[in-house]
Order: sequence, then structure tokens, then C-alpha cells
Amino acid sequence: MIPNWLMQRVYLTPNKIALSYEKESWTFKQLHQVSMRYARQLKTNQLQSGDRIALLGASNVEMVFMIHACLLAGIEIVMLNNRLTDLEIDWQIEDAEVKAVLFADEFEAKIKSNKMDKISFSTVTQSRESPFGIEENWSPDQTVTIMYTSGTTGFPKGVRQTVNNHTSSALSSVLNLGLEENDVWLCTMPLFHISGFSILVRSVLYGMEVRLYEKFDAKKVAREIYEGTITRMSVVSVMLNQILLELERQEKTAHASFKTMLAGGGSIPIDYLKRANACRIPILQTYGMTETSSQTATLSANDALRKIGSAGKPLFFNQIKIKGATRAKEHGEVFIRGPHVTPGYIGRFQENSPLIDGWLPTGDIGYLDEEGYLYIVDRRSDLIISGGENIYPAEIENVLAAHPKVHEVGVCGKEHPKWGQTPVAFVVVSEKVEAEELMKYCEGQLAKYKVPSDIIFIESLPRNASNKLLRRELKQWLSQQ
Ligand code: S0N
Ligand code: AMP
Ligand code: MG
Ligand code: MG
Repeated sequence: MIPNWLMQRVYLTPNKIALSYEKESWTFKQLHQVSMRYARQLKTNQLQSGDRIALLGASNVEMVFMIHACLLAGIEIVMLNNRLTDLEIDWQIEDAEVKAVLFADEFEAKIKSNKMDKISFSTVTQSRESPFGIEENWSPDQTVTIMYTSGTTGFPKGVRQTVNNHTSSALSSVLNLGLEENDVWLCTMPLFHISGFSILVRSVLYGMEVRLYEKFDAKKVAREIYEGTITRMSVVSVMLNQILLELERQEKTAHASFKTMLAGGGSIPIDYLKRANACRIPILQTYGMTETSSQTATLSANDALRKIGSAGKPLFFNQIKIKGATRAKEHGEVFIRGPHVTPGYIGRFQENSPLIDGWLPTGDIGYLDEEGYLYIVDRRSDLIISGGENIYPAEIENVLAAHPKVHEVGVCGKEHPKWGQTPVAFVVVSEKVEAEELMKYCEGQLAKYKVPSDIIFIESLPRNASNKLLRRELKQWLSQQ
């Protein structure tokens, strides 16, 4: 059994700071008090232990209280990406068969489905309180969160993240990074991604302060880094670049107490790693995913330049193998094993075990060097990563192919100076249509970051003998333009 995280934390260090936001802060005791009140108010709204709900909100303090209320009450949370359209959200909440959707009032228009209860945050916080029996201990296999991740078929998969997954991830991380009394981890990542959520878990397990931003702001972050008001932070490459540009513009370097810039969610350009080094930012490239409740491997700051481009070695409890590889540097699919790996999906994909003989095939192509450092070189599938948000071509192709004037369509990623990559659609029409009309059509159905940045009309799509679309050829075609 694992003790109820926040109950145990408030027992151990009630007066340590748990959370800060702008000029306000909350101790673990205060966080516990508010979250317990919310949990009792959820009970009044018929939500209690064993229920599954979906949570839609911004990455702010109210959201943190709501998350902890659900954890205290034993309610499984489907974390919804607030950049998605109403259609995408409906698909996920129906797939997850949630009992209710809890939403921050400003997101009301994003929930159209009427197959479940819809409860606004203000309804919860204005409800009377009902007593509930708190579970002081949790089973390690209990699901805490479910996060949808885009899949090769174009249908997102709801990934279960258990008590054991989150706990072992936080433990592995601290064995690698260490912990100091004054640590403050800045969270500017969305709480609906494991990149952000894992920071909340680390906070409650370590007794560490999380400094929370509702929105990423490079200028504010840069100041915290050179003034030393935070000691650790997680970023994707687009954020890192903006922070570096700020520090470079102001000719500032990181404060000596700033210890960790955990950079992941996709590959980090080598130029950024060198610039980070010049700004005295200890940069740690990491390889993690939703299915592994964050980091699997992380490169230490000392190795950042010696092993440039590597995502490091696996954290203590984790194992990595390269399928089929018999010697160092041989490329193959990365397989992962460890207590942080999800037991499986829910909904449409619940019968499809993600594991092969206990190992998670990642779809990523990589190699281990002679010292056992991991390098990710490619994707087996055609995943596009835009600003840390994942997009599978099939999601966009499925939407565009349904347009009456579209005969067929192929999507691939194009390099982009700001976002890393953006999707581009190659369209074969059955009837003349303007690119603008197709973009509008996509905007109605897909999150903004998935809407193709270019639509290119062509005569026919490149296919192999068995009629399979050759997306690699589309990519080559783009690079020759
Ligand atoms: C980069 C972010 C912050 C950009 O958002 P921002 O600046 O707030 O934009 P907005 O003001 O909302 O919108 C302005 C315009 O920009 C468009 N837009 C926004 N985001 C994107 C995007 N990603 N791609 C393309 N366009 C985007 C808006 O649509 C808007 O357009 P207009 O003006 O036309 O309306 C934001 O994108 C962000 O937060 N990105 C990061 C997401 C993330 O966390 N990804 C990681 C997911 N992966 C994991 O969680 C597993 C890995 C992991 O756990 C990890 C990752 C990193 C570090 C550590 C770890 C770990 O293991 O702990
Ligand atoms: P997600 O769907 O957000 O869980 O994203 C996980 C995927 O992001 C992985 O399967 C990789 O394709 C990619 N990724 C994460 N970290 C890295 C990294 N350090 N280098 C290259 N790709 C990465
Ligand atoms: Mg994914
Ligand atoms: Mg059609």
C-alpha cells in the first residue's frame, strides 16, 4: 500500500510551502484544507471514490485544488487538453465513459456532449459540504490519472497512470536529480500533460514548492532564473529557446542556485544545448512520454556537452533496450520496462495491451552507445511534434478526407523556426476548392496546432505497390522545394 499522498505530506511537513502563484503561496496544510473542502463539495455533487471524471481547466491554482480534491477523494481524473476543440473533447469524454465533466467556468462552451453530468468549478465551490470516508492508503495499481495521447490511427488513446507509475517516476527522478531544502520547481507546462502533472506529484512526494504560472512567459521565467527564485524547471524546446533569447538579450546568466533545466517532449536542437551552457543553465535532456508518467532516461548536466544530443541513461528503476540490436550504436526501436510504464489504455483501446513480454515498444528509433547512453534518432511512425504537442498525420488526414471536395490527402511534418515542426497537407481534389476553405474546415474540428500550416494541391499521392501512402516521399518532396 502507498499512503494517500497529500494526507501523508501534511502529516510530515504541514508548514512547508507547497504552492506559489504570483505573490500568493499555500503551505501543505493550507493546500490540504482547501482540497478537502473541495472533496466534500464534490461528494455533495455525487462524486466520490471509484468514480471517473474528466477535468477541463487552465493550469492555475483552482485547478491544483481540484486535482488534489479528486486525489484525496479517490476519483480517477481524465485530464483534458484545453487546446482541443469541442469535437475532440467530446470524443475523449465519451471514450472514457466518465460520470461527469468538471470544468472551469470559462471552458463551458467546449463541452457539448450530454451523455454525462457537467459540473462547473463554481458549482462545486458554492456547494455545501458532505462528509466522505477518506482512503488513507492506496493500492499501487489504482489509476490516478488518464491522459489521452494521439495514436497512429488518428484516434487518441487514453493512457492509465497508476499510483505506482507516478510514485516510482517521482522516486526515480529524485534519485537522479537529488533534492535540497530550498528547491522550488517552476511549472509553466500544462497540468493536463504529464510534463506538468508530474511536477505536482514530485511536490507532494518530496515536500517541495511548486511555483505555478498559468501561462508561459519567457521574460518572467528568465528573471526567476537569473534572480535565483526558482531552482528547477521543465521545458520543451520552444520554451527553452525563448528563455535563452531573453537571457542573451539582457546579457544575464543563471543564478548559481538554479540547478536543473529538464528539457524534453521532443529532441532539443544542439545549438540550444550549447547556448544554455553559455548562459550557465544546467541543462538536462530527458526522454519521457505519457505512457511512462514522464522521464525514462535523463542526461546529467555534466554530460550535456560530452554526450551532446543524448537523452542520457535510464533512471534507476527503468530499463531500456533496442529491439534487435546486438552491439552498441545499432539502431532499432526503443523498448522500455519499469514500474513507471502504464498497465494499459481505457476505452476503445483497452483490449490492446501496450506491452510485449512486459516491455513497452515506443515507436521511437534510437541506439545506445558503448557507455549505455540513449540517443533518439527518429520515429518509426510519422509523429509530428509542434511546440511539444504531438500530432499524428492520420488525425488530420481523417478530417480532410471527409471533406466532399477532397479525393485523398497525405500529411507530413515540415520544419518550422518557432514550433520545431508544423503539419503540411498534400491534397488531391475531386472538385476545385480553395486552401482557405479547407483550413476553415479543419479549424472547426481540430485543435489550432493541428491545422495544417500549408495545403499543397497535387495530382496524386506517392504510394507503394500495395497502395500504402509514402509519407517519407512527401517529406523529401518538401525538403527539395
Ligand atoms: C509552447 C507553449 C507554451 C506555447 O503556448 P503559448 O505561448 O501560451 O501560446 P498561446 O498564447 O496559447 O497561443 C498563441 C498562438 O500559438 C499557437 N500555439 C500554441 N501552442 C502551440 C503549439 N504547441 N504548436 C503550434 N501552435 C501553437 C496558438 O494556437 C495561438 O495561435 P493563434 O495566434 O493563431 O491563435 C505551449 O504550446 C505549450 O505549453 N507546449 C508544451 C506542451 C507540453 O507540455 N508538451 C510535453 C508533452 N509530453 C509529455 O508530457 C511527456 C514528456 C515529459 O513528461 C517532459 C517533457 C518536457 C520536460 C520534462 C518532462 C518530464 O519527463 O518530466
Ligand atoms: P507524448 O505523446 O507527449 O507522451 O510524447 C512522447 C514522444 O515524444 C516520444 O515517444 C518521442 O517520440 C518524443 N520524445 C520525448 N522526449 C524526446 C527526446 N528527448 N528526444 C526525442 N524525442 C522525444
Ligand atoms: Mg503521444
Ligand atoms: Mg472526401
